[in-house]
Amino acid sequence: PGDRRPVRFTEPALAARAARVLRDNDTGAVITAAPRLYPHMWSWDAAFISIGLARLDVQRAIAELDTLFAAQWRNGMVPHIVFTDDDAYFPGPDRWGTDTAPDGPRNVRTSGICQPPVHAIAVRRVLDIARRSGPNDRLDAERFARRIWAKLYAWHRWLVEYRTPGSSGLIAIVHGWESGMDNSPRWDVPYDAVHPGAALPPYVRKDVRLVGDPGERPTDREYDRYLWLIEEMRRAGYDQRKIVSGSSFLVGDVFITALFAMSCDVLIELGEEFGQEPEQLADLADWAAKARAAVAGSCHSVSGMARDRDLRTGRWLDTQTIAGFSPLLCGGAPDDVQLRLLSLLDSDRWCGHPDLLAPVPPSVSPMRPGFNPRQYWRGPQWPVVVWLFSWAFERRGWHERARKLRDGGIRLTEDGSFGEYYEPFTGEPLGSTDQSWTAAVVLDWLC
Ligand code: 2M8
Repeated sequence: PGDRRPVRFTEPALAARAARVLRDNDTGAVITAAPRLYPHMWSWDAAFISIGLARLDVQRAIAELDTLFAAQWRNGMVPHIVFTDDDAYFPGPDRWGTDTAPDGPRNVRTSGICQPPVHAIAVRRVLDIARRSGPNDRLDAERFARRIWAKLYAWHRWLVEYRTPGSSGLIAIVHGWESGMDNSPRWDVPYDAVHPGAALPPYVRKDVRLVGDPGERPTDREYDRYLWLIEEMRRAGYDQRKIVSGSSFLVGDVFITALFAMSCDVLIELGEEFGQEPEQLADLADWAAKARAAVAGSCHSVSGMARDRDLRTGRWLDTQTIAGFSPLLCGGAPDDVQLRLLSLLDSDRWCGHPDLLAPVPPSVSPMRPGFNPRQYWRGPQWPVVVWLFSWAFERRGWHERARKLRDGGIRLTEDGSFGEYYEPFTGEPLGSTDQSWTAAVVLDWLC
């Protein structure tokens, strides 16, 4: 297909614009996830943002991750949002009500759930970039990696201690927001069992006013469920054991489990380099092996696609989303399953769909009933997800595949708007523009 968008920036111009987005979104204390829609620090956004920042200013990249980990809960959880004092986002800290949570941090307000564990990957990337950029950066990044290691280990330990209930070995989430893919069809079945009570305090959404078309965001019905789960957690006093045993949503997340396996590998490498305790390295190796086995064990016998598991009903969740390709990220699935997944990824159901503007995987297969090319995690393409796959493929030695994803990612974003997500056929940017993590991964691709 010809070009459906009027503007295409050259690579140097695109990199300059991406750098400007990160600078403009810098409050001086944090880089917000997006200028208006997301005026706070998000956990996995901050990880990707630090990777982009490392290309501009290694010190600033380190500061970003330090700020996030300064908000780490005493039990090890890294919270999904670290709030600034901007009140343009709902739900804010008062609604979360975490100020009195026994494990919460002092001096900073946060949400009470987590997000995907990609932070070790970010630390590794920042370190690698710093090593190439000069002796001072190298020294700073090495000191930083040594210093943050124990916090990363505590974070991983928290996921294992509190979030691997049952026998599937999958890491469990207690809210769709923890997956990062908020309204993905992956969660439709488990959300059907979430019944907001009459006691749900009233609220007014702010997000829908900030995007051009509210249809690009989750529905009100979905928001009622999101808010109800917060209510349940508040009532449980943010006691993890109580939340995991009682929350009306508990799902083994195969994508998080794959990311966790990769992050454990990276943490082992860093730990070996910086002389961390052998017992802790052994823990990480054990956790990575179990996570890989859980991902492989989730694969559908015919399609090969990895599946989430509803831990309340004990049922596998068969939805054809990007998360089905999790075994390609972390490895560990039998060769025949891996081959099936690779050919599916290349097929017209995914990256090979003839009408895509850029040949990178959408969040949901365009062939799946219910695919919505404009709605958030129900169809659009997400540059950060493309980055994760390209990073993982590079690490697995699939250089050509990694390069193709990187080129496709640039193709998707070369309009210079740094959309939060993109309509796969027209390349229209959707949700927020000047989204920090989009700018960050583009910078990483271009530098
Ligand atoms: C989106 O999630 C937030 C809630 O956490 C929201 O919609 O309000 C997701 O895309 C999530 O993955 C992302 O971290 C966050 C900020 O970019 O926005």
